[in-house]
Amino acid sequence: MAKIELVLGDITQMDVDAIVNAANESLLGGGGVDGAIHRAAGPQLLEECRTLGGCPTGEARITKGYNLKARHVIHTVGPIWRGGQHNETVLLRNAYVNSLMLAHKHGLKSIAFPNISTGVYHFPKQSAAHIAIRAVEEFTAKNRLPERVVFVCFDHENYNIYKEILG
Ligand code: AR6
Repeated sequence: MAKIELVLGDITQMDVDAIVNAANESLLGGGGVDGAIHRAAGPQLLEECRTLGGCPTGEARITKGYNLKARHVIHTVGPIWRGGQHNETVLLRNAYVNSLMLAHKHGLKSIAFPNISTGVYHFPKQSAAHIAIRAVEEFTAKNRLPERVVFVCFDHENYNIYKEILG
């Protein structure tokens, strides 16, 4: 089982093999963590993203990290919360699992996740945290890589929820 860590802070500062971006299906940037990652990585990140042709909700794509400390960015798209009857739970889990699968495929040892979909996509934070932690625990129990997974919470509410669940 991987080492799971919890950090309160800015994911763009993380020194890991990959940081995960909570993007939208265009992969052409946006606000929130997506905007912060593009600002910190520099314009070459957007150039590479333009070549990818977008990404459906629940899937993931990998790019270089450019000016980031992180060597790669794994862009995934979480679901927009629409009340809970639109496959949101499965799609959020898929966003985590497909990001982990990409990290595994590329031999990456460490990965940092933001709290996907809990910003402007309005997924309820408590259930999003349970889905994220369960997906990571199940994946890392079966796979040697990644061996270090960091949940980076930007707001105290998410941080306290993760702290409580992770114990
Ligand atoms: N480091 C870590 N976490 C952050 C940072 C940061 N620098 N900045 C914000 N967060 P959001 P979503 C947290 O809205 O809900 C974008 O416009 C934030 O506190 O960034 O998946 C995309 O282009 C929250 O907990 O992503 C999409 O259009 C979490 O990141 C859309 O937003 C996710 O909030 C995706 O919405």
